[in-house]
Amino acid sequence: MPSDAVNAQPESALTAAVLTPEGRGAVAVVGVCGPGATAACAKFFHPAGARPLAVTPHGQIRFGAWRNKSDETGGATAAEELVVCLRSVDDLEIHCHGGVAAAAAVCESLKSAGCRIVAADEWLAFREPDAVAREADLALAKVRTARAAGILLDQRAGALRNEVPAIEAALTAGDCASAASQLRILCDRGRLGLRLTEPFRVALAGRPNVGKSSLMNALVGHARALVFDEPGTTRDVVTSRAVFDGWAVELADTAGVRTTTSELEAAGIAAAVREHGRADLVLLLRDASEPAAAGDQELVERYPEALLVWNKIDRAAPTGLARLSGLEISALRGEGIDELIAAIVERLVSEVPPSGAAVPFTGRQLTILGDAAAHADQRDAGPASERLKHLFVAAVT
Ligand SMILES: Nc1nc2c(ncn2[C@@H]2O[C@H](COP(=O)(O)OP(=O)(O)OP(=O)(O)O)[C@@H](O)[C@H]2O)c(=O)[nH]1
Ligand SMILES: [Mg+2]
Repeated sequence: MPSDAVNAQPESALTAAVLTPEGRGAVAVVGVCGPGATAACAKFFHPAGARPLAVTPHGQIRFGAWRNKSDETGGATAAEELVVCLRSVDDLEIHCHGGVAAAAAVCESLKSAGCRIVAADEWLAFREPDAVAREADLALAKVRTARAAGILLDQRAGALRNEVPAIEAALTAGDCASAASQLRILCDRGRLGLRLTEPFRVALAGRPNVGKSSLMNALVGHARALVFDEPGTTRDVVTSRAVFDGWAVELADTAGVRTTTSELEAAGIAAAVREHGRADLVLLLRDASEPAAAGDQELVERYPEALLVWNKIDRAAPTGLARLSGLEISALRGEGIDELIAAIVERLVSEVPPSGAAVPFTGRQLTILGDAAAHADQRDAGPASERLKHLFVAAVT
């Protein structure tokens, strides 16, 4: 969205937006405001009972039928039963069925009545002056877990805003070191903040046949990936979403890594390596029932940060295989899976912010805080303060 959109005054024009994410909930909400908003809705909305929409007390909901052709154009049309809330003069919310079609049909009707249809971020830009609150509203529409929603609701309620005066006071007092350290704490928390709306990426890596796909299935609780007793079964990257301890995670099962003459398998291995490279955490699987093989050590060296997992502990261990570190599991029998999940969570979220803590959650916020921290490190209190001012006033991007 252009940066000046925040200053636009669409209230002066009839405007509508779908305020809920596409196809996620049972109910979609369309906001309508501007001169003539009530009259525009009344063209299509036929409330149950005799009272016209315009005389509805503010804040009260009205049930009725929405006919997507106005009475003027006539013709028999399908009607959708929905609810309209007159929030204040010419400021309404239409609560229709969820999914894409119902909200699109409502917008289409309104457009035919001269209403400008805008995206939710543009709608928020002129209704909510606080940029962080706007970003929280947009983020809340994307969030998948109650835990993430709780952190975002804290930010919506001002957790991040309330943290800034102390930093500004330190800068004003010339205590740049204190300001910088407060800013760094926020930046550190931002790593988690960015994952409130996008899942953590966890990739499974290892040689062929060690049980990566079996582990994927054990972690998500259903047969997502094909398991077969033949090395080289998985070729493509197979992803699946899960929630571990309230954090959204996307697991990626990948092709087993080995030297191969097959072009197809090599393409799968290249895709696997790319996936490992962009993961927040790599689970490096080894087969605890097989002697060490060529390539094992190479993988350990390639992924020094990986969480080492020994699979197939239900089978007898070969003599001489040293399992110095790592977790022991049986993907087949489900042994050690809970402990593995706990270890994954610990690696992804090393420090859970206390309830009500400030947690930056967008790239824009983190850039500003990082810039301010860099200025504070240079003892440039003025530019640091100046940069911080943009946290709450900028446009949603
Ligand atoms: N005994 C035992 N067998 C297992 C375990 N995990 C997987 N297997 C078996 O090992 C074989 C290979 O399993 P997969 O999950 O397909 O292995 P993979 O690492 O995905 O293999 P590729 O896709 O070829 O790289 C299958 O026969 C599985 O049933 C385990 O914990 N114990
Ligand atoms: Mg596999």
